[in-house]
Amino acid sequence: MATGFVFHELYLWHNTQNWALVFPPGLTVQPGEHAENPETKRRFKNLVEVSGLSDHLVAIRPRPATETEILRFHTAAHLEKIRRMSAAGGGDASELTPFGTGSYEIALLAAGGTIEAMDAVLAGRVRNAYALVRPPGHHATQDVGMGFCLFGNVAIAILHAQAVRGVGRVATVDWDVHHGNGTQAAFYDDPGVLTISLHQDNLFPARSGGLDERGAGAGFGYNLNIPLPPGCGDGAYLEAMRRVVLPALERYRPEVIVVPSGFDAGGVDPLGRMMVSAEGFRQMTRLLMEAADRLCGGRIVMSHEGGYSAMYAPYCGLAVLEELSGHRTGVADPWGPHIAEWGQQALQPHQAAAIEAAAALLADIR
Ligand code: 3YP
Ligand code: ZN
Repeated sequence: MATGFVFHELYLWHNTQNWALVFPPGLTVQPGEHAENPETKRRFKNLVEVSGLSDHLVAIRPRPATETEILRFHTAAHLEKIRRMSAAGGGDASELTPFGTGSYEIALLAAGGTIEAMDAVLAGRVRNAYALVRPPGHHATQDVGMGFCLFGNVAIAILHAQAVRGVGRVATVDWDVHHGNGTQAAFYDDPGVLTISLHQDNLFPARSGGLDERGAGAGFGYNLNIPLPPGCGDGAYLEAMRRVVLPALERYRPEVIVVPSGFDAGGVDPLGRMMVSAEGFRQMTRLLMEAADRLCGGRIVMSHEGGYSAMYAPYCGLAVLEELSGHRTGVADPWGPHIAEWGQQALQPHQAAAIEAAAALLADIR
């Protein structure tokens, strides 16, 4: 069965201003290009077309999320604030989250695009789906936009699936190099959603994403962080998948798996210090697909998050989409042979120890 692909040109018109990578310009910070600019996503979309893969995908048309849908996660004050600021020319949503005119409407379209990907998978129109959206969502909490995120796209799509489509258990596997704190917060006391985040230890947000954040009340055990030391390559990531993520999914038995998908763990990303290759992302996708085949009819929904190497993120994305759709384009990853040769690409002892520490928490998932 087919793979759905959500995209809209307006996603590329979300304006993150002339910030210097992640900092606001000033008299001692030269204005430049914001890290979360349209280029990585534009080039991903372009590679999907030039490679011919788009001919093998089912285009899913995004629509704006409704107020009701946004308010399942966010406060009315947050929604109003983003609406008002966007109409007035933009600003900073709170912490390092610049946006411009129209970003409110585009953020609604990003949340709505993720909802449409979810609906297409749940209705069986496609087996799995990838929503290539901007702005991203996994850092946004109920009352704050942060870390380039305005609305929690994945959290909103899951709440929609549960409220409107009768879905029960959902699992998220966030492989963005930063901690998925917003998705974690959305379901922290809820055993109905297992939230898993693999990320570089204490990178962003500060002091967030530790092993000790395990969920609260009835949700205890159903939030699983896998903080990894900088320098992890395919070996460590695949070990974390096999040793922690897959057993967690087997124990939890979700009805659908949702992936906040960032490519900033890629080997040449400016905002992460990991060494994952496109082949690594391909194999992580394969492992998730095998788990989804066993557990939930293959249902996987991915929604795009970070990834700031304009040159490399597209190859990581193409590998994921090739695997999801079962169609190989034959396009070679220019970095692949190089990253494969880098030192410590295979699992290192200190990485294995970090992974074992997370594996020790599996017993509380039932
Ligand atoms: C937010 C400010 C500094 C690092 C940046 C991370 C954004 C991201 O890619 N989150 O997944
Ligand atoms: Zn990130």
